[in-house]
Amino acid sequence: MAINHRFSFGPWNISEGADPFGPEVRRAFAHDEKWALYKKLGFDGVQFHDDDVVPNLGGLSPAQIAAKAGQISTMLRNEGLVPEFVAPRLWFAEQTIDGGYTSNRESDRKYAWERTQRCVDIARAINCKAIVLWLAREGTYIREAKNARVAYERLLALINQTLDYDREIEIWIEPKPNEPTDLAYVPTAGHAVALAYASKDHQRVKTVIESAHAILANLDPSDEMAFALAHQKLGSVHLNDQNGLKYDQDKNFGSVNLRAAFNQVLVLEENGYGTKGEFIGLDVKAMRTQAGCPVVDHLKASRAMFLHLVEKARTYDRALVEKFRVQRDYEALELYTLRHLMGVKD
Ligand code: GLO
Ligand code: MG
Repeated sequence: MAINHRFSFGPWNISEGADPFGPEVRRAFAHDEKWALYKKLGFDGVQFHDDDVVPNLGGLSPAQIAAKAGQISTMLRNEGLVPEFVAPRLWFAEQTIDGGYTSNRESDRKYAWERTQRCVDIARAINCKAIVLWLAREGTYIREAKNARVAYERLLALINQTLDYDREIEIWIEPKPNEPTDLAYVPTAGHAVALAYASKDHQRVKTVIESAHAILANLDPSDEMAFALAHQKLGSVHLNDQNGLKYDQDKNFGSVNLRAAFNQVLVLEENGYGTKGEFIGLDVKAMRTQAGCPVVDHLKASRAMFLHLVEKARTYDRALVEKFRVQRDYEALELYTLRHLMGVKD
């Protein structure tokens, strides 16, 4: 079955190129100017942080928040775009220095819960069915800093409260094992899926698997995706690449490990990912060295690589693969796979 893929990214994927060691190297390109690029680049979906929809939402009244969300709804309609998810940005505020949901301070936890409710309100206001929890600071720099069991109980309580707060919203957890904290809670798909099943309405709790985050956990991204798919819990993907166990790189999809990228595309294709409207999300960053404004080549390249690999997945000789599997001839299977990827003809 040929899936008609729909692609998405978030406005943070067009960036100024700053890193922790130096300033911006590209001129700022306003969010409001980014929306018009989506369709031209072949993207239909927008991923948002709550304050990408409503800037400075902290000081605003419900009416002001609704008005700003209304403007984004109009923009989406005019541009022919679909909102994929809204994520509460729980890593910038004073109250989230040591995490929100798992902070040792009650006042921080209260802030995180209130911010989550606003995020859900914003998602609903722009007709978006999911929020994403990337648990940036829900972890520790030293393990003794928090009681991990209590932290997981707090996360589950927060998920249940959110499910109660809105009877339709879905919660997609984006696991990541480290950065910015050293030891992050919910580091893998397994943790996210376990939390989902423990919640009061597990069908509304899913996961977003990011290739780089799986690699940072020393796991195979396609297996993380397959695990979520086996439980009908793959809400979305953040395809990108990562060169080993170091800082989170968000490299172009397929740029480090083509074969691992192929396996991700294969698992998505074989499971009909996309047939229920799921997006191919790309969480990629342009190289800091790249001049220009806006720089979008990394988005184009990652999308193109995905489509090339779809072609490879569709022309992968399943009967031959099955024959090699039955014969347990994995040497032959590997050579066939590499030759297929390289386009070597017999
Ligand atoms: C960082 C994450 C981040 C999230 C985004 C959406 O490592 O990948 O970019 O995907 O904030 O929640
Ligand atoms: Mg991501």
